[in-house]
Amino acid sequence: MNEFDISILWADVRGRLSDFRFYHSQCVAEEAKKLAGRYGWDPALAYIAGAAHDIMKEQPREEALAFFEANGVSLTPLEKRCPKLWHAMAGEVYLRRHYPLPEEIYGAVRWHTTGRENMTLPEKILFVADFVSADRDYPGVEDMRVRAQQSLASAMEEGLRFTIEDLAKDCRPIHPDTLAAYNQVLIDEKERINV
Ligand code: DGI
Ligand code: FE
Ligand code: FE
Repeated sequence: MNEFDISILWADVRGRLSDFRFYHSQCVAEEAKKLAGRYGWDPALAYIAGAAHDIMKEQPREEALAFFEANGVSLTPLEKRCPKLWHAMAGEVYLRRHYPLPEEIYGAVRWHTTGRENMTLPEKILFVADFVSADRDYPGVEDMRVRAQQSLASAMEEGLRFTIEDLAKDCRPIHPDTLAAYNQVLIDEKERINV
């Protein structure tokens, strides 16, 4: 990819997010860049994905619904009930419309919240970067950071389990893609042990 002017994207992100979420986006961009260097994705692309990943996080709900309607995105009944999932879907559509970027960036943004079955390396890198970025301070983040250095699979497994447990405790629905991502990580690990 040549001559993508990231300052335009940063200004857009800045204009759409609160200070706190803008800082989070900066931290995820840095983290994604580091993980990309470690695990073999282009660090410059990872940085862009991190910068952009939450660009729609503060979009008002009514606007998000109108945006989906206008762009032919249909939500499942579960997705309609879970507005926290919308920013990843809206983010992908928004980026496709406004920024010519490599496909893998759109995919990484699209799947950064739920994950999915058979995730690509860029998708895994952004997913893990979002969990371990410098601004994160939840209990267990240090363990997640150690895991992220050991293997993406180990961090994904723990992150997905953490999300699923948290959602279940709060009686919130678990998206099938979240469950598929978790099951896939366990299946992949089993296969690695068996070979
Ligand atoms: O946008 P961030 O806050 O940086 O992080 P994120 O995109 O991973 O979003 C986290 C939120 O998404 C958190 O409140 C839990 C929610 N979430 C993730 N997976 C699922 C989910 N919510 C539901 N209901 N079901 C899921 O499978
Ligand atoms: Fe997010
Ligand atoms: Fe995030």
